Amino acid sequence: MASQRKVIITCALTGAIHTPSMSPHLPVTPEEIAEEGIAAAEAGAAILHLHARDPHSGKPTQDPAVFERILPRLKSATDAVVNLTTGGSPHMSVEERMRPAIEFKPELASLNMGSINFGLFPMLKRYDSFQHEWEVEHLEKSRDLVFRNTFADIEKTMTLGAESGTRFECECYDIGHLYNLRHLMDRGFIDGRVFVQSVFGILGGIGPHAEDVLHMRRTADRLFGDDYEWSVLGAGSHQMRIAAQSAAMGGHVRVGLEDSLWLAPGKLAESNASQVAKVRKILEGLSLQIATPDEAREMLQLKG
Ligand code: KMH
Ligand code: ZN
Repeated sequence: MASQRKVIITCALTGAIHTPSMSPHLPVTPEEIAEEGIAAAEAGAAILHLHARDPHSGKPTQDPAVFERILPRLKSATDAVVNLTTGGSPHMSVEERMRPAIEFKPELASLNMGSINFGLFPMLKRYDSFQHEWEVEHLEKSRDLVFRNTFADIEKTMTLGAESGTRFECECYDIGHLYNLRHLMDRGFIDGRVFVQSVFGILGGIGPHAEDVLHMRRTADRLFGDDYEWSVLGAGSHQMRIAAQSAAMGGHVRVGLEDSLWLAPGKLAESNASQVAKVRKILEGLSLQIATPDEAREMLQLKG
């Protein structure tokens, strides 16, 4: 019998979308982010997707000096693949967003496959108070914000990646983004096996319905055939249901407090590791095995 393919769990530790007032468990300081990453890797995450925050305000930052305080801790305590964001925050310039990947030349980095509206303002209604002024601005301004990822931006990032041996988690928020990726493959900007991260439930992108997940999968199959690894992330309350659907369809999964602050309806996740443990239980319940970091490296053709 052919051996069953293993499932890569990515954990996105803190991101740039949620804000500290939304959950006391969102890691903010370099120490907290590193500790959360180590625990998530111990719970079964093969990949840690990393953003950084200003240690005092919790505001997202792409300052390499802050990443420098997280990376050695993660590397010394885990073997997990560290995936650096090039998305940063939708409020940042593309140049700002690129700084950590240029500085650290990671084996894996995120890369967003098209420009979208990124509507965070509905979150304002859900919270009574915010500790920091920037949090309100961050949500309010998203009404008039384009998360910029032009073809020129993506081509430049892919070219830099090819020069430094960085491969990409290609974030696709809508069906058109799969076509963008195919176009860039055809023009030779990216080769080998591509890692497609389908994102569901962001206001401005594709919705979180099971039919949406199916449509992404079918389109990716048609465009990429056997040349891709498929992973999903569901935003907010859709996280675990979409992970289960994807896993049942042969996909990989991403969890973490970047994508959802919740463990169950009405119950905040007290750690990233708790979400990793939950999704691992779902996978094992489906008789699926999880991939180690080295197995993930092999599947994604990373430089290690
Ligand atoms: N915040 C997510 C929906 C990035 O870091 O490049 C997507 C993300 C973007 O992870
Ligand atoms: Zn991210």
